[in-house]
Amino acid sequence: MQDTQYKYNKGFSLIEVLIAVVLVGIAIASLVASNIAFTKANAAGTELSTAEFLIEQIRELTTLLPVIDPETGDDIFGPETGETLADYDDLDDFSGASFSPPIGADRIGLSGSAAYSQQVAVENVSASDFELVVGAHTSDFVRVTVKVFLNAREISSASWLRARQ
Ligand SMILES: [Ca+2]
Ligand SMILES: [Ca+2]
Repeated sequence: MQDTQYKYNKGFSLIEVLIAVVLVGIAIASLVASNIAFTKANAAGTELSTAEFLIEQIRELTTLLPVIDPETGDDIFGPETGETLADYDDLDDFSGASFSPPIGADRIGLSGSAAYSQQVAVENVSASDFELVVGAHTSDFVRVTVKVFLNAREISSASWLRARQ
């Protein structure tokens, strides 16, 4: 009887060893998986903060511009004749603009973020319903929307309202 017990407790059985191997394997696999998830989450966080920064650049650039052109008023929606980015002096000059590489608040291309691009939409919205887009220059309220893309993938977007004074 004692003999048998001694034999039985001598070491680990094959099943025990296999279970241990499987458990160690599961532990390693979950460590690797959580590391991959963390790296992905980290990359997504970096993309998002870059996109928000690029949205902020457009906001900063346009915030002091008048809603309509100081010279031609509301004759033209969009850039007035001959105006290029360097001369854009009202909000609707930026309507439909797309910047790749993206630009900073100083209008200079940010070549370090060349894989990103900014898309700007400027739309007049109804005075009684800011969700309702109305004809160009037919209301005093303008909604600016900036979308930021990384390659062709939209990363973030933001909209804000401006009122014509
Ligand atoms: Ca202009
Ligand atoms: Ca204009």
